[in-house]
Amino acid sequence: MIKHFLFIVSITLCLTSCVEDPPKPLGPLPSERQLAWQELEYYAFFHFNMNTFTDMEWGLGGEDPSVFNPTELDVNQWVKTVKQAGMKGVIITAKHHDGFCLWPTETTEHSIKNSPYKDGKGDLVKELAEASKAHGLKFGVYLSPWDRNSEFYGTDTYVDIFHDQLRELLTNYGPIFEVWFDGANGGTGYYGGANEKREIDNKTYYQWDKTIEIVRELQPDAVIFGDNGPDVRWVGNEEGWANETNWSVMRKDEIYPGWPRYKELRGGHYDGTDWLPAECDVSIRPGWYYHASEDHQVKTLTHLLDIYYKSIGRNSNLLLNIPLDRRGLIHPKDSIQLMSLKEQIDKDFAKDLALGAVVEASNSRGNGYEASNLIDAKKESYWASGETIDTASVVLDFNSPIEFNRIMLEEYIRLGQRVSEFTVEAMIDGQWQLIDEQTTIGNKRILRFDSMISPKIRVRITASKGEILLSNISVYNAPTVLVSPVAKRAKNGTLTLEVPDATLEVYYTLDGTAPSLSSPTYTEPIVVNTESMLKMFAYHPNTKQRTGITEQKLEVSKKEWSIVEGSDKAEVVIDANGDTFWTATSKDQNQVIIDLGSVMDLKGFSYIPMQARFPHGIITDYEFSVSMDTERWVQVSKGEFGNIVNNRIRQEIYFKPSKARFIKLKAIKLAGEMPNATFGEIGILQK
Ligand code: FUL
Repeated sequence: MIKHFLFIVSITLCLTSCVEDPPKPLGPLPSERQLAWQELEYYAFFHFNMNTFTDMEWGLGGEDPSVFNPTELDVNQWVKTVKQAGMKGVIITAKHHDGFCLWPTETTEHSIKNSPYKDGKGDLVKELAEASKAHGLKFGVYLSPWDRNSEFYGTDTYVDIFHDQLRELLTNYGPIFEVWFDGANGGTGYYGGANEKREIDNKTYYQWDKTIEIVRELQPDAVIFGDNGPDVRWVGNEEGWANETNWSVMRKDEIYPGWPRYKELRGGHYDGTDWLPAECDVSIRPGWYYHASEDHQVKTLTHLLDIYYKSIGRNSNLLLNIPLDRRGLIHPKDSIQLMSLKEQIDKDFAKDLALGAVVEASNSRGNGYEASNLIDAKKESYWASGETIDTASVVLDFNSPIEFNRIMLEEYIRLGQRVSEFTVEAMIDGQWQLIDEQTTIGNKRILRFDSMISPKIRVRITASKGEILLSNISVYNAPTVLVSPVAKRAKNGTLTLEVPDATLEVYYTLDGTAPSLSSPTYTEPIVVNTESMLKMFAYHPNTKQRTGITEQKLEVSKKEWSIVEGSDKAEVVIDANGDTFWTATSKDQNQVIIDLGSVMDLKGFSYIPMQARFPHGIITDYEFSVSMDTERWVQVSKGEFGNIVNNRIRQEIYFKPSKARFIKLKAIKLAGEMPNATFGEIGILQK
């Protein structure tokens, strides 16, 4: 009788408090080290090495260590900056492809110990490891397998050297969170003076099994990054984005370093056999290394935000590269952008509106797995739909209408990534209205959409590999990004003023006066034919905030212009787009002749050098001439574009007022070794 009573009591208690058995794991699962890595989300890449001093991206290997000579190096500035930017760790290029080692390795003389830095007594890996630790940042190393310096490259001796270098790095510098192996390999190099091409088989040469074993033995908690992991995969581009559909699992055995099907890395494989999550690596500038010539090309806030949402918001981690300059410091332009990104992210995710909602799910596994776990801001608790339930819906009820434009979903990935289709809807006038229809979620999925006002949101999981396990749903109302308008011009003179958000208004003037709220508002493209000074600002009508005034000279329209000499492709020199460029087809004809369509008054000309990542043919010395008939030419200007290599910005050259139907820009001297001149854009100045 007593037994019977106890049984009933325990059943009753269980109905109210017993936690159900956890769901069964599904498919490939993340390891503890992969889970810990996923939590980091955002961390810094530091490219600083021989290339910084030779202005290269891929050094050849024969560089003299004496060239490595930072004058004001301060690793504390690096770590403080990235910490303040919200990053959780750093990875340094301990050795890049040119083979120069930033630590005093015993494996080669091609290292910091033979450089002037600290009279050869410096150890940059150590300095950075210590500074990172002191500021609570994780520390990781990039060790290039390809080594263009080593005379032994291509033989087994080099592979032993590579393994020894790895051992040194993993033994002497404290805990390492990530070891980064680059996929680039083989090809030409110095190779101890041989200066030749050496081919290796990337699948086998570096003895990957042994390499991995070394990492596991010395740093069991570190993840290994490579095209095929084994722990973290490259995302298949260096632009900082993953596919919208992004599985953290892949058929790993098909992948190897240098895999030609690398585009599949952007989205993973639905039927993946191994947990292999993506990391998006991208530089804040065009290059990985610092080049003064890219000081004006630090990514804009709009671009960086986009990267953030398309990497972290698409089930990836973000490894953002910040090149250190020749002084050995983060350049102020880069820090400013890092801070403005941080500020905007903080604003975007300032308040999780879901925390104030009542949440209900169509199904639940029961005690311990209720829908309320979705809004407790805890990663470890989750809602489970029930053993055999692979479609279900969750409704967030805010009681009264709220405004929102972001939703963040998180799967409980410890038991596998599952969701393959879902929709988000808002209740509008008593009806569910579709906001977005998507596929995977994974660790974190953030959707951006235009602001909605609604009292209820519904998330419907319409396909999943099995029982649905979600740890969180968050809702945010990100403020409009207030950034200056971007002016774009077309060859026919049409002017477009772009802002990233349609709620922003743009006020402008074309006569050089300062615009105000009573100036014209931009509504549609405007045709501007004459030389004008555009001044503008963006304004947010709700918050009444505005940007500072930016200005830009608009040149006379090039509608009637044509190229007289050079190939058809030279048309890009007068397309009003400085990002396109033309390379002269013959080095003996390093010039462009332009027909202005009619006789024009000129007081000067403008020249934009090519803006592409690997500059060549930049004109340093020029001659500019005018003509009425292309027969008789008058040279009106001759000189040098000062500092153009380091600062590839638009140049303006004035001369004695002249009349001309034809103009000619001729290169007299070029920077670098390439003999053919390049032209980004040419224009004329009339005022
Ligand atoms: C690439 C390398 O070749 C680049 O130089 C850079 O280090 C980047 C992160 O990886 O593949």
